Amino acid sequence: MGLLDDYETEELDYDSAPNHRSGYVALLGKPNVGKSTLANQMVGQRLSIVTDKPQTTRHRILCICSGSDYQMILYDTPGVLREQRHKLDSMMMQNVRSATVNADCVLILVDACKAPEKIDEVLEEGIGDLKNKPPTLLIMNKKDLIKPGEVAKKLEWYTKFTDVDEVIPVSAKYGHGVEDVKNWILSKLPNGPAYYPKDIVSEHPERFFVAEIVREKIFLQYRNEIPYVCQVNVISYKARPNAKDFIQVEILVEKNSQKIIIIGKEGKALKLLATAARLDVENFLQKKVYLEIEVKVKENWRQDVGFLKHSGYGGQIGIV
Ligand SMILES: Nc1nc2c(ncn2[C@@H]2O[C@H](COP(=O)(O)OP(=O)(O)OP(=O)(O)O)[C@@H](O)[C@H]2O)c(=O)[nH]1
Ligand SMILES: [Mg+2]
Repeated sequence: MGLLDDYETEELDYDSAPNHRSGYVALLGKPNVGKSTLANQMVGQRLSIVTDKPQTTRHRILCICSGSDYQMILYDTPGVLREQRHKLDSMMMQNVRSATVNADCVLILVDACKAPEKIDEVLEEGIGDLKNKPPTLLIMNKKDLIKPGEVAKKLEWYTKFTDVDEVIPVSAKYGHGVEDVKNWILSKLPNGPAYYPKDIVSEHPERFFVAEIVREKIFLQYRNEIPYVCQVNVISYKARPNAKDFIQVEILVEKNSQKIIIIGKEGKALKLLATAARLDVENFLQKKVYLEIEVKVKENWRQDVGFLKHSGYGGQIGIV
C-alpha cells in the first residue's frame, strides 16, 4: 500500500537527477465534479473516498504520484461551497486555501454534463488571496457522459470565457485524458528532488484512512442528512502480532433520532455498515481486522470549533 508510517526510519533518497521534477499540485472544484476520482486515478490507488453525493471530501488529502523522473504531490480538496452553513463548512474551505499556498500549479475541475459556467467562485476561494497566481489547468471531467460534439463545444466555451492556461477534457473514472493532465503538470513543475520515497502514496496515518472508509460507507448506505451529520473517529487501533488488528471506531451524530437511524431495527443497519467497512478496510490494509463501531450523540459538533480542530479540520489530519 505504501504509507509513510512504514518508512519513518529509512533514509529518504534525495539523490536527484538534474532533470528530475517535483512539486505541489492543488485539485479544486465544486462538490461532486470528480476531484477525488482523478486524484485516485493519478496515484493508481483508491486513497480518497468517492461517492455520488456532494461534499464527500472534508479534508485536504495528500496523494503522491511518482515516476522515475518526477514526483507530483497532489492535494485533493473539499468541493468549494457557495454557502457555508456550519463552522465545519468554513473549516473545509480553509483546507481548500491551504492546498494552494505552495502549489506550483492548480487544476480546476468542472463537470462536463453541466452547462458551462464561470469558475470565478472556485478561483476566488482557492487562489484569490495569492499574490503570484500559479499556472491553472481547467479539466472538463466526465466527458464519457456526453457526446464528442458536445465536448468540443464546451471546450470552446471554457477556452473562451475562463481565465486559465489550458483546457483538457478527461474521464477520470475511466482514466481517459489523465496522461494529458500529467504531461501538463510536468511542464509546470520545477526541477527538484523527490520529497517522499517513490513508493509512498500518502503520508496520512492508517487510522485516518480507516475513518474515511467508514465515512464512505455511511455516505453510500444512508440518505438525506445522515451522511452530513456524521463524524467518524478511530478511538483505538491495536496492532496485535498473533491476532487480527483491533480497531475501535466511533460515529458521532448530532441527535438521538439520527443515532436510531444509523443503528437501525435490531441493529441491522449498523451491522451492514460495519461489514461493508471492515471488508474495505481489510482490502486497504491488506490484512484481517476486527472492527468495532459505536454510535454516539454529540450535539452541534459541526459548530464546535475546538472539536473540529481536534478532529483535524483546517489543519493536520489524522491526529484524533
Ligand atoms: N461517468 C463518470 N463519473 C465520474 C467521473 N469522475 C467522477 N465520477 C463520479 O462522480 C461522483 C463524484 O466523484 P468524486 O470523485 O467523489 O467527486 P469530488 O469532486 O471529489 O466530490 P466532493 O469530495 O464531494 O467535492 C462519483 O459518483 C464518481 O464515480 C467520470 O469521469 N465519469
Ligand atoms: Mg472528493
